[in-house]
Amino acid sequence: MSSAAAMPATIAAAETVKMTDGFHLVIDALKLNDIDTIFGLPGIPITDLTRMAQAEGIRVISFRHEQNAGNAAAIAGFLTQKPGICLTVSAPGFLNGLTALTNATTNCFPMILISGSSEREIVDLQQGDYEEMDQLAIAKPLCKAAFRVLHAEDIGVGIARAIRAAVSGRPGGVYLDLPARLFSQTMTAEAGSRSLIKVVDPAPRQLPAPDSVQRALNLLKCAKRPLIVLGKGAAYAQADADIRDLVERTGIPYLPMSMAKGLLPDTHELSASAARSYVLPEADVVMLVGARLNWLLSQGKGKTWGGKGPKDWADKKFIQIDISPQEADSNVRIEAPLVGDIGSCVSALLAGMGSKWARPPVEWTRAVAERKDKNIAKMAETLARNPSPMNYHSALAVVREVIKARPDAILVNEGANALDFTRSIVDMYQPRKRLDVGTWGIMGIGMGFSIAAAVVTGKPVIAIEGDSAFGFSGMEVETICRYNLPVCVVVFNNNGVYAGTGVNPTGGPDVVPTVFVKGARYDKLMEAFGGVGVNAATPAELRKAMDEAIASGRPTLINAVIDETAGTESGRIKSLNPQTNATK
Ligand SMILES: Cc1ncc(C[n+]2csc(CCOP(=O)(O)OP(=O)(O)O)c2C)c(N)n1
Ligand SMILES: [Mg+2]
Repeated sequence: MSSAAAMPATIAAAETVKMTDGFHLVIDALKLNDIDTIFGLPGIPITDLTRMAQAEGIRVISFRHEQNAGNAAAIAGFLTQKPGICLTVSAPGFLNGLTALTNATTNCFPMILISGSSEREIVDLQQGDYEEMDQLAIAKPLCKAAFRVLHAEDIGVGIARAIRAAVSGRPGGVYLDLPARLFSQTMTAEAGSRSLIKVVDPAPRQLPAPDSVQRALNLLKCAKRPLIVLGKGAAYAQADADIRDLVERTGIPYLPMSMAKGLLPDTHELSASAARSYVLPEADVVMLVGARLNWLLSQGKGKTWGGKGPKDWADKKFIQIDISPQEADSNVRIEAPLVGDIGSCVSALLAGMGSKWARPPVEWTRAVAERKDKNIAKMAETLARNPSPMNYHSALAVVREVIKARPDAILVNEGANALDFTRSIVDMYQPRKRLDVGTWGIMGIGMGFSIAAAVVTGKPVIAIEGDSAFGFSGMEVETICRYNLPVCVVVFNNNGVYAGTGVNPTGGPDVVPTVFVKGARYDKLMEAFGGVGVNAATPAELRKAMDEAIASGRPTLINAVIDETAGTESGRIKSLNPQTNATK
């Protein structure tokens, strides 16, 4: 007699029905939507979820701090147009991920922060559960959308909604709250499978209205001194060939914002990067392509744009291509808003231009080229110097050559001087190869961005990091070693924030707030985990170490010793520091 035959009939029947649970439904829903990687950090209640996801073939990249996992997810979203997934534990893990989620939303990167959470009834009555926190309420104002799933049968809908919210329209961060109890809820495998949704067309194209295309073209046609500004939205759109066509067929000088560098090679004859302070005030018609008129563009007004006073509007006409209809007029008047996805808008402009498009007056393009050539020649002189100790310019002259030789490498960049000098000195040649602090100027993206870039592209990654900037995510060098990623971190070590100088005015033993331990050896940190550490005090040493890192693909950290007096306060944005008015 078999053991089944000895059981009551109802149990025997139940045994033959395949069951699933919350854990598996979350994993199945993600896989169904082609999510192949999760960035996260395990703990109650999601430890088993990370294990099971790995067992089911999802790549789980486990971090040392959730903020770095969140930054990784965000930039994976930017690079792939699929929402990057960050998985955390409840309250503190959730909060650690929240900065990255909010930064993703600010930068329009699609990501989903999935956090486990505690017992709803106890949280809502504030009875003191383990890691008690009303996470959904806290996340809501800080991201594009926030959802909670209470029942296993709603997991499919929850994940579908999160995906759509993250990638459709203007992309952004989405929070998905999964209470602990959800994971062990069961249902039949068949009903579970029927409850899942494969999202159809998650980021539908949005075609611009024909009359708004015409309005934009009319304005552009009449311009005497037109300028195109490419933003990170243009890079995200992956409409690279059409964007290049638009610039080249119109013959209009263009200015790439930081993460749009490389959409066209920075060495392109129409690049106006080296003449920024000439073209912004001089242009009469400016076409913004996926670029917002935020602080990075002086809100479109003031002296930067040729306005008389610091807040004055200049005599300029703007065309703005943006997926959000609410973006236009946020700072100055937009004469010709063009609302739609960047790819559709740019191809509509190209179609509307016809074959007889007149290039801008040659006086304008010649004037831009002259300014640009002069500035490039001046920069070349500075880069050719070889001072001792090494400074930002002589070190970056090396990085510039390394990227020129490996234009497919991804450059991650943060710091103040280490950021500003890199942006202006290191030319980019391919789209979406420069990843940096973005709209907020946030420190701490370095290792998260580097890890995700290596994981999702398989390309070599070079991270140019201020020593302060590196400190925000430095422990992730262990993660880089653990997954053996081709990441070469170069710490620009000037002994502190902006500079290694400054004296405590009280004469007391504490150093000033901006100064670190002098002569620190960040390279030892990488060696501790089995990677390659190099101390580089000259451009030749830096070049050798970078070349070896790229050739070997081994995790490498180069401590680049930079003149501690070479930097300036806040890099290029000193003017944003409030000044004291006290007279004591
Ligand atoms: C999260 C966060 N905290 C603080 C800051 C302020 N901040 C801007 S740049 C910077 C560090 C600059 O020093 P470093 O990275 O060493 O670059 P350096 O100018 O010395 O090359 C800091 C702390 C910030 N932008 N973001
Ligand atoms: Mg520094």
